[in-house]
Amino acid sequence: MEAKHVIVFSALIFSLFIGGETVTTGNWELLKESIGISAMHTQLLPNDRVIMFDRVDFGQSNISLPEERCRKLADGRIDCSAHSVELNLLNQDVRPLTVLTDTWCSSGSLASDGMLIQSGGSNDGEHAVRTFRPCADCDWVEDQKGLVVPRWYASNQILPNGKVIVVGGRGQFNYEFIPKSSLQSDFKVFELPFLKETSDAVENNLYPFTHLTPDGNLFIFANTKSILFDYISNRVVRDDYPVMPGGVSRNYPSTGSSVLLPLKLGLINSIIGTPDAEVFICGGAPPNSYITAIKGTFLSAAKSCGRLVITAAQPRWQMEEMPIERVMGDMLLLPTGDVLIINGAKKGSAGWYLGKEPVLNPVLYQPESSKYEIMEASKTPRMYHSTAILITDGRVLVGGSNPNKNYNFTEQFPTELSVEVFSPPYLSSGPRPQIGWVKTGTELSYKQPISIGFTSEKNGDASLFGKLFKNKNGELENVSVTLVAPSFNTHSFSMNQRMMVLEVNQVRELSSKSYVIDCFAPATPNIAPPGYYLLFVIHNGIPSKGTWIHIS
Ligand SMILES: *[C@@H]1O[C@H](CO)[C@@H](O)[C@H](O)[C@H]1NC(C)=O
Ligand SMILES: *[C@@H]1O[C@H](CO)[C@@H](O)[C@H](O)[C@H]1NC(C)=O
Ligand SMILES: CC(=O)N[C@H]1CO[C@H](CO)[C@@H](O)[C@@H]1O
Repeated sequence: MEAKHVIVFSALIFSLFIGGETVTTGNWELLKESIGISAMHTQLLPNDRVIMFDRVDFGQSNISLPEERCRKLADGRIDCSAHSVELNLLNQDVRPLTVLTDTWCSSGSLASDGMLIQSGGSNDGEHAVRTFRPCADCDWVEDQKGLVVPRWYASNQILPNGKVIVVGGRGQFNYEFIPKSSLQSDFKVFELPFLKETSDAVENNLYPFTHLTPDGNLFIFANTKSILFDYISNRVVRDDYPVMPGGVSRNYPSTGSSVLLPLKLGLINSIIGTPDAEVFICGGAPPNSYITAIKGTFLSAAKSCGRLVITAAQPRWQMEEMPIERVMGDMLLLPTGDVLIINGAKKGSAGWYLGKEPVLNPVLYQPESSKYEIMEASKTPRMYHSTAILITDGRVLVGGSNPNKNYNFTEQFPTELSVEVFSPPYLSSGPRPQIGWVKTGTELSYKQPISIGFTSEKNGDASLFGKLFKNKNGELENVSVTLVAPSFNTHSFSMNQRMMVLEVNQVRELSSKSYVIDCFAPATPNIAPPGYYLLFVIHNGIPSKGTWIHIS
């Protein structure tokens, strides 16, 4: 394994410098010079609007609140600027939104009905639960007592029953559920000693990585350790996962990132619903990186990544290396099942002024072959408080970066108000498949058979996953259908991010360039919690644009 890896990697280095020229793929485009705020928290909504917000307590942003709406700050100052915006991806319009209380380092989830539900923060916002309904002129609605305890740097996960679990936060070794209903248990705070056990001198376990597993339990990773947790009966189901090797801390402030690799739903799974689940964690920093950075020494970030099959009888970390070290990197699942590692720095840690040497090149990871490929560089450092999300058309939206205590446009790493889009190489490999229709409509139920009509040129290489079929000329082609949940991204972690590779029954070529694919919706809400997903058809490695579907 090791040896093969070295060969792949040196071949990569070699190919990058042919004729003295650097050849990289993927490309960047500036979408908007300024959205008026710094995109510290980002969520895509099913109406193709993106909600972004920073924090309300660090001065005037560059966009005003409408109707001369102003907020009085705790110290008596008046702020008439917005700290949240809606970016319309269809026309790039920016609409200022009103958050009243401090959203700094908070968390969120897209609820089953498409409403953004967001929790916690700092100062006057630490108990708040805020909701945003997607509509043309909707704004935030705040419940300033929506949480039982204050939560700052917590993680959220949408659950099979449609509720959201909010895990941890600074000094909070517990969890609770939102939104509150009349249920008694909604107002209970449940202890989670694991969060205390994994905390160290600088709390390298904030924003714990939480992933809903196909058996309905919650996998929680914090710092170097992990558990499988039954949040209903408040019971640790598995504590036999090995410590992640490498002496690296992976959560805030030694911020790395984590994804649940695509869940492959096979024939049996459409009936009983338990595919294997594998977690992939990359980057981070030595445990003392934060402390040493405060004292002026910026330690190298981690190069290592680890994969753990969390459903295995005897799970073991499979350790790998990225071509570039990275702290505060984001990991995003792309429609093809590849993972994009983007944003962040080579040295230091999360926190104000504590990152150095931005990593401008994203890295594309292919889980099937463990291959890492360096992508074209951005011109904009995206340091602490930067974000990245997959958007409907298959590109990646990148924004934010503000490692400063306030808005500062003259610092070495200034407050970034711009948003860019990164196009992975699959967008320059020829014409894309186009989804024509989804026979069942876009409202799906579990296990439901789905037929999708699409047109496509035969191009690209057959990808490593997907259904192989023979076209009319007898040639083999590969088609797959993936569902991607729109995630809430902040502090290098995409909460609720997950992808399902649907079980394909058959692919038919109707006429030249016209196909029908028959597949099945995920079997259970444990595999795919109810809600909105982007559906992509991938033909020979090239994804279509996403089509919104809703499962309930
Ligand atoms: C934001 O506003 C400040 C103050 O008006 C200005 O100096 C700065 O150039 C603006 N930044 C951007 C990116 O628009
Ligand atoms: C911005 O940063 C520079 C450099 O550190 C500093 O001199 C300046 O006072 C800061 N401006 C504000 C408004 O904080
Ligand atoms: C050529 C190729 O990539 N084929 C793949 C198509 O998808 C199947 C899975 O359904 C893989 O096993 C093949 O390797």
